[in-house]
Amino acid sequence: MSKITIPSKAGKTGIGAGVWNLGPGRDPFGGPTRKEIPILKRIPLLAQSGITYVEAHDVEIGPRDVAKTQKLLKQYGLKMGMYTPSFFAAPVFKDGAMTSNDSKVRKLALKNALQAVDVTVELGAEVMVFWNGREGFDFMLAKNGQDSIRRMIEGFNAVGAYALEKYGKKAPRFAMEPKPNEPRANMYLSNVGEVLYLISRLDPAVQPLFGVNPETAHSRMAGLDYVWDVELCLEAGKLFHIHLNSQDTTRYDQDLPFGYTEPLKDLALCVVLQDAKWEGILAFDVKAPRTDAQKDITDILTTSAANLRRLWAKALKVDRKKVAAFRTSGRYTALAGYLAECLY
Ligand code: GCO
Ligand code: MN
Repeated sequence: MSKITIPSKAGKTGIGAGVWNLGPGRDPFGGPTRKEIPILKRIPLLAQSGITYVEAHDVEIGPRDVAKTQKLLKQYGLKMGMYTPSFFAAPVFKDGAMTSNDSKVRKLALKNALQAVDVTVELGAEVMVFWNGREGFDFMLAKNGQDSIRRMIEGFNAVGAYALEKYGKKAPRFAMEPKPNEPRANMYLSNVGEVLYLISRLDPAVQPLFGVNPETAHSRMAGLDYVWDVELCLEAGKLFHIHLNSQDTTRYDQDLPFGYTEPLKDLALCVVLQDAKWEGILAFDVKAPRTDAQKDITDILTTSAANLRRLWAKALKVDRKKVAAFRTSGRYTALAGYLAECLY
């Protein structure tokens, strides 16, 4: 399949997806239902699904895999869209990374983060994501919350200073990805507002390097509206990346195909991104479900991409003058009807 592109989009028109999207179908209640595809073998599968920008964690593609990965990316006409240190997989990070109570763990987190900065640059990704993973707590008073935020400020300041010193203008940009819970009962950086607050507390010299990677399902899990979350990032000039998927209400993290559960809201999201002339990558953070067979493992990507293209095209046709008129006259129910007419 050739690359899927998003018509009339500003900046990057190809789609992004993570190698982890094509996992073996593990969940907390049962082992894999599919054969585990070695990480680098997932790269051709992403290409076959029409993806342009690859995303990976350091535990999936490490410093030793850089040369092999570069070769594969070239061979399949792909680019690295995003790279991210895993602050959650290794047992050592069981109680967090930058916010662990153990200073040795915090040091290791910083070391991994700095190494990830180098790999991000080597692989040519412009964005490195920090997902809050196991930063947070399950038991009250297990951590001192004030210390935790100070530790994150210190940690991110150190990452920013390293990137600036080593790469100057070529330093990657860092996008923090909020999530309210799972795997922790309570996660630090649980929502966009918290991330923006943290950024406001960083050293002014590194602040411009830090932004947000909002994920539609994570906002949903927090019971929040993801269109507003994205608007907030845009107004702050901090939408550095985006993870698209869908989610049934506030239950466990589902990583369902984009455009599935709330197509009307996804249409509105496309309108907002179009009006903002957002230039970054539209990336999926979805998960091939446990029930999908090996041969159908990329259905999650092709379904998400088809939905995104359809919704984007419909959003282009939404008459902005009509929207403005509905706003002026306060006819919000009629606006809802108009949007539905654009969709269905
Ligand atoms: C989740 C997160 C992760 C992150 C990924 C990249 O499982 O809740 O969405 O998939 O996006 O670790 O940082
Ligand atoms: Mn994500």
